[in-house]
Amino acid sequence: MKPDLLSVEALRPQSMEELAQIFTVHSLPMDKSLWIERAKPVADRVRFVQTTGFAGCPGELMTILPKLEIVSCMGVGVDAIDLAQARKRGIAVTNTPDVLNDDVADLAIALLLMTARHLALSDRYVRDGRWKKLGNQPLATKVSGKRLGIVGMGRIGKVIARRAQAFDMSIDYHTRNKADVPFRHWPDLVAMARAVDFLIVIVPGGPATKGLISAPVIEALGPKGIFVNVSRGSVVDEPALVDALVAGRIAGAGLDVFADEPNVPPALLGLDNVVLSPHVGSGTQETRGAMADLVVNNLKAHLAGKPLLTRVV
Ligand code: NAP
Ligand code: 8YV
Repeated sequence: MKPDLLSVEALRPQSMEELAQIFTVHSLPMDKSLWIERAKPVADRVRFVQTTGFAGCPGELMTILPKLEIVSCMGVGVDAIDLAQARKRGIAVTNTPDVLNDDVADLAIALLLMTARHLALSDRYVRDGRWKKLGNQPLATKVSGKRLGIVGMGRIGKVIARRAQAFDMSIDYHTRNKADVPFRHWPDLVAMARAVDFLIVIVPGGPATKGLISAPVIEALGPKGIFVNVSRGSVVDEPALVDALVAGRIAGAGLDVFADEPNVPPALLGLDNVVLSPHVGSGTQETRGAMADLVVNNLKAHLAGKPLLTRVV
């Protein structure tokens, strides 16, 4: 008999077929409020969970799976998984680091360029006839040669820095510990925000970073400052950010992540100084394929009693 696997959020079809050859796959619906009810009938048999960074594996779900051995997550961020319970019960948790660094860094730079150069607005300006009617669009902000502050200098932060150097930007960063990089380290995030032109955030989510981008950080970035978030919505005081954007106390923001996805604060939808994307940092065919392969290969390794490829817990 095949072992039972609970799929909280599906991978690409090809990977789901691969899983179905090895496991009896039980899929949960998108609506989180139905998860416990749908998982209950098979809960006593489930040893494997496959999930994504978005869906995670909340404590209430983990609790009803007494035989759970491993949670294999598509995503490097595991903040939506109950890691404390996993540690306590000896449940392995795996993620998908590194294979997505390029894509997330590309998106961070794209959002910075789009926001500073008003590119989403430019597209609307041409399409809705404003160019013909009003003439040239108001001037934007130069990116090349400016000063970039990066909050988080891990796997992805370093790749963002490399790209920024190609734009002749000077780089500053904030982390808790000094990283092995030739850039200025700022233990004081507010002071760094005051010194830079742009701020890109790429730290993990979870309690340690909740609200790290606070109202004082946003105010320190100032009316010419541009803010980009490709990390997690929880890292930002979202109401303070919206307030500052609406009032023009910062120049603009490029946002891939939000506090309550897929809900976006309605006030952002009408703002021309904001570029929004639906959490697509790693969203290319190539990278999502590599991530899905890692998820499947971690599950296979666990089943075969071999060392896991990318273990967090
Ligand atoms: P990583 O290699 O673990 O790097 C994390 C960095 O954040 C480190 O430099 C760390 O330095 C810093 N950090 C952690 N806690 C901090 C705190 N409280 N204050 C200041 N700095 C802190 O992680 P990664 O692979 O680069 O990924 C980072 C995150 O990006 C993921 O966890 C995920 O949430 C997000 N992400 C988003 C997307 C997307 O689609 N938008 C895609 C992939 C990843 P210290 O430990 O020294 O502080
Ligand atoms: C994924 C991410 O899109 O890796 C992460 O942490 O946020 C993204 O790459 C997400 O995990 C899928 O839900």
